[in-house]
Amino acid sequence: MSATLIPISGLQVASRKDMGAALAKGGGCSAGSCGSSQGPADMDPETWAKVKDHPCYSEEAHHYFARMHVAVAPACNIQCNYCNRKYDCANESRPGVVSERLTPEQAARKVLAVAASVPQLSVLGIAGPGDAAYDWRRTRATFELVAKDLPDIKLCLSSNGLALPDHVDEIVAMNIDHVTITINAIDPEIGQHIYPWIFHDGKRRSGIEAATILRDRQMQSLEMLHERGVLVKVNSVLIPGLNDDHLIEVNKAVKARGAFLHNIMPLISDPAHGTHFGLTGQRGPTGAELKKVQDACAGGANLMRHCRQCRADAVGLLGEDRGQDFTLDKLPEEIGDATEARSAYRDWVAEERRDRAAATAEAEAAVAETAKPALFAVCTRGSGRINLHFGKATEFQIYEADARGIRFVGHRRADNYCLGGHGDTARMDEILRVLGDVPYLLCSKIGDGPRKRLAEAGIEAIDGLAQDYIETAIAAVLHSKQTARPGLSAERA
Ligand code: CLF
Ligand code: SF4
Repeated sequence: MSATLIPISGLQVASRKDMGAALAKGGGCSAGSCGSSQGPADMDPETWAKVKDHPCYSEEAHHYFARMHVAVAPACNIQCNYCNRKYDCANESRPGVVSERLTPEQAARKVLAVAASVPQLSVLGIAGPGDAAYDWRRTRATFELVAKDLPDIKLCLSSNGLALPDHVDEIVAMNIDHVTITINAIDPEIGQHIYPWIFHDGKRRSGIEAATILRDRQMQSLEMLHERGVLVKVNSVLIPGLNDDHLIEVNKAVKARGAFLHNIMPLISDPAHGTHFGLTGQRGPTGAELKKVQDACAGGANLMRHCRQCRADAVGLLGEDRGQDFTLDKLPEEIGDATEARSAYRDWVAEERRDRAAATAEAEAAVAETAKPALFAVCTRGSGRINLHFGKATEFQIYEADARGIRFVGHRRADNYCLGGHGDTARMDEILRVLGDVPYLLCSKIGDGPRKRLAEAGIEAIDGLAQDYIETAIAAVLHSKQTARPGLSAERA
């Protein structure tokens, strides 16, 4: 039997080894373990089957699988004070760039084109601008067209929850296993300062009445979907001074109603976006404020920490956005069928997962004696490996290692240092700022100039462990420090 050729990053690869090499050349982001990092041993087989290929619902899956969004449902039934729909729906995506609005037919064609060239694609999401459940006719038409041609692609939608209870039967019938509801408050006293109005039962409502109806419909949606076996993720936008302490109550309330994950996202507030919060000076939280609220929710609903607040027309692994490669004008006339390639890719991931799990267990055993927690900034394109040049990194995965193990604790964004072959001083200053508390940086390659700048700031750059699993590399660095073995920067330990 001839091997299936799998197109990745413009290459055709035939083996597991080739696949790993191709992924090292092109791909997305990484991480290691947060609230949703559970594996098959931590959940029933049915739930694991639903999350194992979903990059948002499983932190572990986001090393391997890609999602794409299509902006097909522009109408919305509420107003959020952090939203200007010109800049996408801030409930699930990063505002700032207007998405290409598509008809269901255009969207289905685009999904086919992406699926034909991105074998990592496993999920189609509808996440604004607008509300997928309110603009249901377009959402349903899009999902029906895609499900007919691509039954292996999971369907995912995001909503403010107001119209969701009306569509639960159809959601279940259409095998939509993943629904996100944005819930920013369960106390209408707080909610009224986030939502100036809602449109419900043919009438525009405001104040406490609006916030109460919205809260009740959100809770009802969550309960109904959970009861029917749909995995519900709850998004909450953290708005300092408004709902920061309150989100702990929200976390408890959604856990009690069966939420699978809770994603606490920072408010992005920019006057240039023309939102109420942006124009009135409501600021977003600092990283420390976000972490404080997340930490205070420990023990409640599982937290998602690997969200990238992607765009409403994002394409690719989380942390990368290839949306601009797949605009309507760039879609090919003829779109092939790559079902076999996606299937071969998933087989490869299954093998990789086993291999990585064994490597991680070994690495964690090796750091069991580590006395002091150590932070690592990792440059990676995905697959859980050190496989990205320092100069190309636009985000750093932050890992913490101590006697309890090696775990992902977040990501930090910074513009890539290298610009057309030259390092950018201002960008380096920003990188040094965001990595101020991190003593080690792991990357596949780094030049002498940036290595020196990092060293002067107390950050040791290590590029001798390229292609290793992140956990294996971290264990090697700690081991070399404990045994005082120099040379990791230049060659393998
Ligand atoms: Fe999209 Fe959202 Fe589905 Fe994921 S995104 S509709 S659940 S497929 Fe994911 Fe993007 Fe964060 Fe959303 S990283 S913004 S959580
Ligand atoms: Fe904007 Fe989304 Fe809120 Fe509607 S639900 S107002 S599109 S953030």
